[in-house]
Amino acid sequence: METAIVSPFQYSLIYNAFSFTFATMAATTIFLWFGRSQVSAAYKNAVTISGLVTAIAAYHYLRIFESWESAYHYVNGVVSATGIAFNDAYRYVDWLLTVPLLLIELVLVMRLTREETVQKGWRLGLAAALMIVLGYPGEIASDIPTRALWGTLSAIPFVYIVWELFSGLGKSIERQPEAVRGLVKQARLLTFASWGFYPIVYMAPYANLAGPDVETVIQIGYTIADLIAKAGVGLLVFAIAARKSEVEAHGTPHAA
Ligand SMILES: *C/C=C(C)/C=C/C=C(C)/C=C/C1=C(C)CCCC1(C)C
Repeated sequence: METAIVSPFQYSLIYNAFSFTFATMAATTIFLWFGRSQVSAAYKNAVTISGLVTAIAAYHYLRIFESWESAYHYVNGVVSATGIAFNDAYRYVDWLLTVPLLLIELVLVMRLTREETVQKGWRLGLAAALMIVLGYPGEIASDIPTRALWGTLSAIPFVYIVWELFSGLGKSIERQPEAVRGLVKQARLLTFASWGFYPIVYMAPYANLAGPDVETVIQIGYTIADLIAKAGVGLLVFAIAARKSEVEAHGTPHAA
């Protein structure tokens, strides 16, 4: 564990980011689950799962927030450690559950053939789980070589997922109704950009930063990426589902 302690500014920044993210994930869940009635039967699972992802994340952000709060005393403008360790494992447990679900929600909203859905869902889901499991030993390692080794191993399934999203799902995008192609591409781009952010944040300790600065970059970096990858992409999946339901029922979507 780091000996130096976060500054009052860093403590409050992270505290507020966790609190904000809990609220955003919870609100997105409510919106998505209520919105389920606005999409046709074919897309209900995609929307349900999008809400499940933000629900799981809301729970974990609440726990992460509580863990952060109990790891420090912040009294009279001075931050001191309580001796209770901040639990970083919540994040990885969260990812282990939510990352495969995120890929499945994307596959479901594309509405591929049953066979393609099952095949892509399994392959992407398993690769995602492998990526997270391999990343964890590196995340908690105290030395850079160990972190780099596990990070590199974790990058192998990561590259496979990115390739699958671009080439595999790319072909299916051409088969989507024209009215949603742009939205689907946006969802894929947002997924790609936010997912690409995680390994960059992971590399923060490689930079020559002080312990508390590394902690701040990691906590804030992962939190921003989670907001985009889960709430942002979830809302886009809902928009795609709603638009496709409309196109499939009436032929053309209403003007936005
Ligand atoms: C909601 C959470 C999401 C979408 C998490 C995604 C996480 C990643 C894409 C993590 C990737 C990593 C690597 C590619 C190498 C280093 C270790 C990880 C786990 C940070």
